Amino acid sequence: MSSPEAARRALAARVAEVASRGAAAHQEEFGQLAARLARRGVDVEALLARLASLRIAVPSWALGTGGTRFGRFPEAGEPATLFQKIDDVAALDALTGANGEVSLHIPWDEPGDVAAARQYLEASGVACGPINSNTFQDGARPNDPRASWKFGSVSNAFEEARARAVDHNLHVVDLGARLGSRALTVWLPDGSNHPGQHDFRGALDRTIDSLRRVHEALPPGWSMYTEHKPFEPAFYSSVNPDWGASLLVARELGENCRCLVDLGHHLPNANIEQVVAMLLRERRLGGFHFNDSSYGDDDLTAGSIRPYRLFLVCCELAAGEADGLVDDHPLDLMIDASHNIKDPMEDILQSTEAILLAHAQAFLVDRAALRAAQSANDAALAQEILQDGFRTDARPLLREARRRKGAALEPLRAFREIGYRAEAAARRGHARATGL
Ligand SMILES: [Mn+2]
Repeated sequence: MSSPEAARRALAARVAEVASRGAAAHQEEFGQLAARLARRGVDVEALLARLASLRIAVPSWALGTGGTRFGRFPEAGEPATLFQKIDDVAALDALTGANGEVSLHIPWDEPGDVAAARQYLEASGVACGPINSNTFQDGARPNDPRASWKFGSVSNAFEEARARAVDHNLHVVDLGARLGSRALTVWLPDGSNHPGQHDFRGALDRTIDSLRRVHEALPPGWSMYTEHKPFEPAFYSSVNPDWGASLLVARELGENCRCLVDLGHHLPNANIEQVVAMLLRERRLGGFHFNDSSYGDDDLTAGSIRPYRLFLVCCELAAGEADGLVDDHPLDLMIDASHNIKDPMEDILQSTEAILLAHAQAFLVDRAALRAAQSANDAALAQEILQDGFRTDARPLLREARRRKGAALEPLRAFREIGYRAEAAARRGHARATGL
């Protein structure tokens, strides 16, 4: 077996070979766009540098085919071990130049040998991003009424169940610290299925009390993210149902707790870009779980259904960044998706491209002109300015940023041309990844 370093070098050479075939066409398209943008006063080099600095964390659970309530159809060649997942993330990063970070999920990615896992991450050039706890599955004591998480974890009426949930989160923080992570994302499954089942205030009190014990134990420089969702797995109420509750929890816990916005965790027609603006104003936005949805927590490819909404969210990020609202805490940009019909890696490549493209288009919006139109109550002009960014085909900028990193011009096409999945299938067979 080759070392991670050697595998990465070999992959980079194949990616470069594919890229060289499209180089001439790319230079022509990029040159035309750069000239057009320069005429509009855009600093193209600064924009390329900003785009090149964006890092989209890959969720370990999305490297395998996800299931539905009805079934699961895994592909051959999916990763079965933590090391194989890291290999896939390194391959994604070789293609995009933007995926050099993995978001692990415990217990699915519990490393037997933590030092070996850290060494493998470093050798692969993959950073350990925010690490996720899981109190929605309870393999340890599912049938113990006082300790089970069947009726909730951090909010449970029984102290023993709550203490187990706190201990699990502390374990995840300890593991994350040893792997180089700097943030904990709490996957909160707590809620109720039936009216009357929960004392809403009591459940929130217990949640905050439990999470405070975790927050107090965070290592220096660490953040903790609360993620709101209106339903699932509980369908009547969720203890952290929306951004208001999420902000309330974050404020009560303390300065190292911030809110995570998962685009799928909003009811239809929610104005997510406004939610983002509010959290930025409060300096409590921690990061994102990017995906897309039509009905609820659908976990579909980012930008696949509503690319304009994704753009509008990125416009708020660009505005918040320009106004200095993220200076003290760089945002964690993550994908949270579950693909059940596409090749998981192809889906992540598409999500990454959509997120980067929406950022590029948002950076192209003339903020000074927009501000002037807003101040003049000129709604029509404000719309023109905003949509001018959205309607600019910014893909040559992404390709140029990738070209300079030695990544692929067209990541999805390159993924197919280098035959990564077929090789993985030959090596790994039909293994089953742990995860959703
Ligand atoms: Mn999420």
